[in-house]
Amino acid sequence: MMTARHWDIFCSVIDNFGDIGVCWRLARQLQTEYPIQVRLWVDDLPSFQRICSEVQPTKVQQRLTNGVEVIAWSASMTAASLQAELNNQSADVVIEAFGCELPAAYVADMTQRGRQPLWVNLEYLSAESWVESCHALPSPHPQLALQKYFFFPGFSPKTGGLLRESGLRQQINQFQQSPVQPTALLNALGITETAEDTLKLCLFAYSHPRLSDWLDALAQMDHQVLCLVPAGVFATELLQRYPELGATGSMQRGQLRLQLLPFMDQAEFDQLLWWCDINFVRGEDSLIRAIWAGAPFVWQLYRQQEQAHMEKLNAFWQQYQSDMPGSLPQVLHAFWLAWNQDADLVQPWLQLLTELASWRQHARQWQEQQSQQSDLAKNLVRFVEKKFILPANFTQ
Ligand code: TRH
Repeated sequence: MMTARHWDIFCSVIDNFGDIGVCWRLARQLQTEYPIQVRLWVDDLPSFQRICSEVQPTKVQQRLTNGVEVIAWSASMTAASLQAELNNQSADVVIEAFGCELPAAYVADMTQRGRQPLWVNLEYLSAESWVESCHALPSPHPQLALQKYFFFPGFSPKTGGLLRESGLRQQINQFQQSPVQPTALLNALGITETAEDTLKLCLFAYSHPRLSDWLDALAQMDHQVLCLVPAGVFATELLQRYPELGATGSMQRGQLRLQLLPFMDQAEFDQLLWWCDINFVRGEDSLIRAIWAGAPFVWQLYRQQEQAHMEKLNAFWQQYQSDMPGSLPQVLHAFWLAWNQDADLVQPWLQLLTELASWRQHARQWQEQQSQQSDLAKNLVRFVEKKFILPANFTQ
């Protein structure tokens, strides 16, 4: 029996779409799969609207068709405006996504409630080993009688797991086997039909200085290559390099067709990954979706100071490469490094393609293996139930 029925999720859109992408998926899943009423507090509704077209960017408070209530917030919101948004309904669980700082008025309100809410900081995704030992640890507030728990997503059962809606595998399988569903997606995105043996790449990336040589190599392959480029910095960079792309949004060079895509709803973005043969993804949310797509992927990390992102890449690689057959680990690792370290792409790419069949098989295996684990929303609900039923000082 669910005792903690009202959840507030706070999201601050710092940069790009990863923060709101994750929060929106979590809010949606909790609302539709559990007896939970979710309020999603977002400080940048125009960004939210880009991945969810139903959002009205100027409406401070709105309920979406799936039942999630969306509220616009800012760090400086006053106690009076907060009370209006709360509408006499305090949350049992408060999720602060990625360490976004809650408005002071909201924290003050938490201390006044008859029963203190369970305060959870949903952390960034990492495969580093320390994550397992920090997952679910409490941290007392330095001044107030409040305590916050750190909840870490991750790839092992000792972490909070990965976001995965119920029935996702079946949905993906149906899409990949359906003659109709991919056609509807292609029509919506303006992608014209491709020959059966076309290699379809989705290029969702930050940037890479050695692109031109690689695109030339793609143009010279012995079969057609379709490169689909979602809107964003990478598409902008391509437009600067190849101004001819601007006219129609696509260009043909030898075997290569390069096509820019309009910004998609999150559901369309997911389907695009299900359709492509190789997905170039970035950040954390698209990485997870590429894993679920069950197709080969190349991950580009958001750059951090002192190369911290390379530690993250290596930690993930250590887990991902286990049980890879033959020379796949060498060639795939070489290409991932080249993609993340601005190195030459052509040779590693040509070598990697010789292992495409075993790469595909490994991607399927990883999808299967990760799907066996409990998902993040379920783990979070279980965690909350334990803490909520047991006394506040209970530690797992
Ligand atoms: O946008 P990102 O680069 O976000 C990153 C990461 O979250 C990283 O952790 C963070 O520190 C950094 O930003 C600042 O990549 P990510 O995480 O893959 O999120 C992209 C989201 O945008 C994902 O939910 C899919 C969605 N999306 C669409 O819905 N439609 C689109 O057309 C595109 C291109 C993306």
